[in-house]
Amino acid sequence: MPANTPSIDRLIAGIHAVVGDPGLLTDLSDTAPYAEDWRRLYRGRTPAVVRPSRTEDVARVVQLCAEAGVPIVPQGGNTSMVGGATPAADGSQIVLSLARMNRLRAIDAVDRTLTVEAGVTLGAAQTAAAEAGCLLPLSMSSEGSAQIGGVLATNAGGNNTVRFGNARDLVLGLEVVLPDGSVWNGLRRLRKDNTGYCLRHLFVGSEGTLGIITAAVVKLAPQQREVVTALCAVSSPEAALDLFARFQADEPASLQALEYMSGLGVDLVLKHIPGVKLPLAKPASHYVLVELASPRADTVLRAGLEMVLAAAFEDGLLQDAVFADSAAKRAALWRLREEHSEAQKREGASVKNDVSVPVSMVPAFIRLATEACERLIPGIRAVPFGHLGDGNIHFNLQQPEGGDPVAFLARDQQIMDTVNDVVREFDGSFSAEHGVGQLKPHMMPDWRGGAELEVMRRIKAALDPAGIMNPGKVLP
Ligand code: 2HG
Ligand code: ZN
Repeated sequence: MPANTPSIDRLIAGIHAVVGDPGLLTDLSDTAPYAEDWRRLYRGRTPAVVRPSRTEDVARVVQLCAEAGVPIVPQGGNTSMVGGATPAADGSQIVLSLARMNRLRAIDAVDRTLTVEAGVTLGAAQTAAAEAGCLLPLSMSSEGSAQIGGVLATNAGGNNTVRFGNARDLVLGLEVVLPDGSVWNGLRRLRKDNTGYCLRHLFVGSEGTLGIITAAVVKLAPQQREVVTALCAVSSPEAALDLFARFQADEPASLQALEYMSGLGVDLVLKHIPGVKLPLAKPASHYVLVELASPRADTVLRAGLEMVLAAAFEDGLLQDAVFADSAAKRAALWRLREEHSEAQKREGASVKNDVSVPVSMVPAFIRLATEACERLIPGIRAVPFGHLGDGNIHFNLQQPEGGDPVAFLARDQQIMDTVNDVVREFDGSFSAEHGVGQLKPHMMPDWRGGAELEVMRRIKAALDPAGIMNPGKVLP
């Protein structure tokens, strides 16, 4: 590994004086996990991983980096799907991990707000909310590792967006360290506050390119007291959409999740994830996982669920269904959905497309995109799954069986272009909830060009004129 320049060594010594031994990693064996993304697609290098435990230390470290002109890559749980938290390969960027900023600052069950530091995992924040009799209504497969700061910085979505919106819809206040090391304390917990430009929404979804979120106030909902979940076998994406429309019409207040899975996606989970079983008599070609929930314990959710499904069955829409009304059974059903990413990783090379189209267009999108990819690479295996109720499909492509993974990944751009050409036909988005990261900035001029990209560039230049915050991400 090349030696650091004297100026980097001086910077690291200065940072050490701020954060001490517990807050600084410099050995390659310690820094390597922070320099690689979850999917192992990006392998960077960093001279130091800084792990401050207080906002004032984050601010001081940023100030030192700004003075030295050394870029910073903010990192939460390192679960990005688009290389958003991986440093460059040339060793020029410091990684700033928020993992030690993991305190719960306040919770108020009447205001229904939770104030947490950025490094608290989403799972820990959910537990804290539940202990106060509330619900933090953001849920995703990565919640055990994903941290609040990263979840907000990327405006993550997940499984309950159909009811509660994505991260942006839940944030009331933020504390942010700006690129010059100053601190914006916007930790307000007001439901109404029309006082000028809404800065918090600028940082949500900025993927660490405008500043570092160090703490946040998020909205809580009342705790769910009754939850019922069903796994449904259907014959087509059209039938899945029809089922969604029926739940939206009949159970709009309690519909909490409506996820689509293809037969192949579920097969891969059953093949690769030990202990997961299909609780239906026979496999189907398409599935819907639907969940209804209510803060009232005396509702009749199960009856409502059964009524919608019985009508769908009679109309020939539904082939089979299984219900879960205990926590253990629910968890077992959700594993079929939540293990999709891991199973696909174990199956071999895959190319991800986190896209959205208008909800009504999802079936047509799946059909056309599958056909286009099969024309491009015979034997390619489309694994569409995801948040049907939001029109957000993870249109992932698995390499042909027995094919060469390296040759397949070499065509990743071609595959993404093929999918995105179809997305464009439906006025969709090339990134629905995973962000732009370092995988997709080159798509920005084409998709968000003209005035929109120009405004984004001006915002970036105004807040981070030296370009030290997560360079190479989001903007081309
Ligand atoms: C999910 O919905 C995540 O499980 C990951 O957004 C999707 O692996 C993926 O492509
Ligand atoms: Zn998702």
